[in-house]
Amino acid sequence: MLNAKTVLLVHPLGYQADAAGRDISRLANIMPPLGLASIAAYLERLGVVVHIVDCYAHPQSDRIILDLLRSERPAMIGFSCTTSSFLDGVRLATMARQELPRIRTVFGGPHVSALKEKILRDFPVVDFIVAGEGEETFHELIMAEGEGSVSIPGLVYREPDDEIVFSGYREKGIVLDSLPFPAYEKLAGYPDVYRLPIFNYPRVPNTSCISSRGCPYSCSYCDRSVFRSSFRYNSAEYLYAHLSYLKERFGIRHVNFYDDQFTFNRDRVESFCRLMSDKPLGMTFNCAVRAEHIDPDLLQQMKGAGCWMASLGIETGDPELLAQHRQNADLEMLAAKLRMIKGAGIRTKGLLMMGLPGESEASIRRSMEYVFSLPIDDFNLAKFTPFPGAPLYQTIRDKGVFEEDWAKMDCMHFQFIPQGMNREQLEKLFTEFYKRHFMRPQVLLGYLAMLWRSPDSWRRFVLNLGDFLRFARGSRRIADPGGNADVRSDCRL
Ligand code: B12
Repeated sequence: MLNAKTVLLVHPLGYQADAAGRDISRLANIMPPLGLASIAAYLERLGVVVHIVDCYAHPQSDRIILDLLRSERPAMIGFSCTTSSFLDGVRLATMARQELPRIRTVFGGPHVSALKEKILRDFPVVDFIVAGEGEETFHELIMAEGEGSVSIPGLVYREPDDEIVFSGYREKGIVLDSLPFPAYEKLAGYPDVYRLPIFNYPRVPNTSCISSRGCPYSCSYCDRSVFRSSFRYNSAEYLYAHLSYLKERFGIRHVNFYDDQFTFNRDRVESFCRLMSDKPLGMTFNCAVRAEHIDPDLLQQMKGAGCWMASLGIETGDPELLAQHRQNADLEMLAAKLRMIKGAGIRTKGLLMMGLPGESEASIRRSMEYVFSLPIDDFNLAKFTPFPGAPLYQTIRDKGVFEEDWAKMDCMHFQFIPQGMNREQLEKLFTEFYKRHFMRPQVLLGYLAMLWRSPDSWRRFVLNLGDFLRFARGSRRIADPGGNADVRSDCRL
């Protein structure tokens, strides 16, 4: 007998666990799976017993999962997957099915939310997909004892005759202030096993946090299959209470907001900043901002409330390419906004992409010159990847060569080669971009200043110096010399 009211939630790793021990991206950053932690808190409040295994934080996770399957005998196992981690989720689902043949497997997250029925058609081990926001749909499925039906919105399931049905999206998104705080306590080792990208925080312990869902913009490369174009957010009061909880319960001193649009609602940010200034928590924070939604006054308030770093999406410094992929493509405006952030005394991080359709050596060189002319303290250069949920995916094969190998679609491999370019050329320019950035005196001085601005980053850097140097010399993913992990892999934020 399986326990109908017990579920195991898993955050798959995306590559073999035994190869992961010394992977450079694991040294650089590991973040808590906030979606799973949110579902866990929601379900527990409604009487479901939940266990979470985060394979990123625990390389020996296969063994942990098997032990939990044997001791807890959950009726359902749920996996949270991006495109690159989906096949690892399938491997773990197969392992769970071998251990407990009657267990029901449920997948959620961006990859399955984008592909829906196709996943059930091609992967018999997947019983259900929860497309979009997971809390309510998953709860309703548990209450129905794993019987899918059209009356559970947000679900993709098989009818008894094997017909695959998508019940349609939920009509309304959940009210975010009604959710309990994510069940961080269910993440073994939290907060110590989690770490923000190196040089991206002033102190430890730190964590990431989400205070809104969705983004109203529609950029060509962005996968918005989970929250689509809705934008919902926690009130300033809820957010302040969330941070107080993180401080009191876990001693957190710095938070990285992973919201797509932290400053989209100006009133909310102003109220939050007022609370943080009037009743200081002794915490600092980072956030991502969109250039259209900041101004000097707001940035001053954010600085006063503890904002340490703000990331800004630039994407490319080539005006023509930018115009193809971003609304309001104005490089001068972006540069002015970066200066504004810097002027407010907030560290700046630029987010860029290389290899978009239409890219050429000339456009990459223009990007370099643009970036090097800006007061950027840090930057992240992602290898453009056409995800199934992104608008570009539909026509990508008309624009170059696309090798759709999901396991490698992690923004650290060039799976798409734009017309007129080749892989070697892209790799060479990618390395040159980083090297030239890091060789600039003001950037080197900035890292030196990190000795007192982020002493823990330097400690991590020195402790893993050998691995970082091997990476810099070009061995890429340390545990897998054929691989191509990026030490700066921090999901564009
Ligand atoms: C924070 C973040 C990260 C963090 C941490 C991720 C983590 N530990 O979970 C870091 C920086 C490490 C990261 C890395 C990467 N990320 Co990232 N990341 C995000 C970001 C900004 C927020 C994720 C989040 O916490 N959302 C809030 C929670 C509440 O939502 P959620 O996780 O989607 O979960 C909800 C639903 O999806 C659903 N659900 C999710 N899982 C499950 C499971 C079950 C069983 C059920 C029923 C439901 C369910 O219910 C949840 C609650 O409603 C998203 C964009 C976004 N706004 O969502 C990108 C995003 C998920 N990342 C993306 C990418 C591309 C990556 C990287 C490949 C890029 C890179 N090289 O840096 C890596 C891959 C990492 C991996 N695990 O595979 C893409 C994924 C696209 C895709 N199809 O794969 C996204 C969507 C950004 C984008 N718009 O393109 N990422």
